Amino acid sequence: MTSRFAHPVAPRPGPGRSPAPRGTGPALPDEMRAEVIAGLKAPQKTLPPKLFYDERGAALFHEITALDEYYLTRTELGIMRAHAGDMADLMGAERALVELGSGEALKVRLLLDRLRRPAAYVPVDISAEQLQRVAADIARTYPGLLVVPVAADYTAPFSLPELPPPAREARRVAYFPGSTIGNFHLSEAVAFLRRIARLCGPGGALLLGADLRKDPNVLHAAYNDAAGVTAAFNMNMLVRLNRELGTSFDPARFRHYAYYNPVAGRVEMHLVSLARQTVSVDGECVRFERGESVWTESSYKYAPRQLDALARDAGFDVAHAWTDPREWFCVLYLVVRGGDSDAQARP
Ligand code: AVJ
Repeated sequence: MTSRFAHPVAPRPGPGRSPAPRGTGPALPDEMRAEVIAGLKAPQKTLPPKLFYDERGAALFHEITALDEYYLTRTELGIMRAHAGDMADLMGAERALVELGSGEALKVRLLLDRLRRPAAYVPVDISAEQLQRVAADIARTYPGLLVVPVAADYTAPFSLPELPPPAREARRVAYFPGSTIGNFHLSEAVAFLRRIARLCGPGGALLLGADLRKDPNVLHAAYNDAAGVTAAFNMNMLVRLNRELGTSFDPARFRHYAYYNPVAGRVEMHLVSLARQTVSVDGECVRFERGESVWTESSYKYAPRQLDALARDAGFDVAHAWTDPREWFCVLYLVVRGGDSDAQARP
């Protein structure tokens, strides 16, 4: 069997792609530039979590997944190991599997091992270098599998490249693991899942991983690890912006701060300014008061019934949900409502 491996579809270079500031490395893509600048000028300063994942950030996240305190990856992998066979059965044969935020693509291998005659594997990721590496590795491991990597920011609307037949006609199953859905506020999460339902189309489905509410001290520890890897991961955003946007952040004058807010049901990560200071951003001065934060991430933790409601609001039916013995994490199989999936008899 031959390995069919397409090269990543790079985001189209916009008409006015800016040169790298100070001639070092790549510049921040134009689409992200405007978002970053607007976020830093807002009354509550924010930076989007997708900014974490440059090469160094992807490596730091990999380190996080191995930390004792960071139970998420380990727990979800355990669920996948226990139930990937059932998941593959629900999905059915000859599906095109579209993974949103493929990262290291570890968990998806457990699915690919069980899926019957997959028509294609389409990893979508913002970290282009890692995507290239991972896609090539998957293509090597699964000879005959059509692998079509797409380098894209899936938080913005994007379309899938046309797949060659017979994959073109295949029903699409999206895979969105890792609890990355938790990075969205509720209304954004609904809008995002609606977009995925449209992307998958009639007969399509989504396998979704989400973190569950639990002892806040467990959550606190997961985002405040003793080795300081999460702090370095958070702080790396400033280093990246200095390099790719030419900002003048002094990382020594910011501190990682993460806490669980049980009212909102989310972990918030911030970078808090230790001093009154001015940072140059795109030729303008951005002021920081001492103690002022840049909000870099929310990680929402869900109650099971909230996940059901979220899925239904977005136009899915919950076909099945799996959890671990401690009920810390949940993987749901959602089918597009009104789609005449052969796994779901129409009434
Ligand atoms: C990759 C979004 C699931 O929210 O737990 C890890 C990222 N942030 N430590 C998460 C993260 C801080 C992670 N997600």
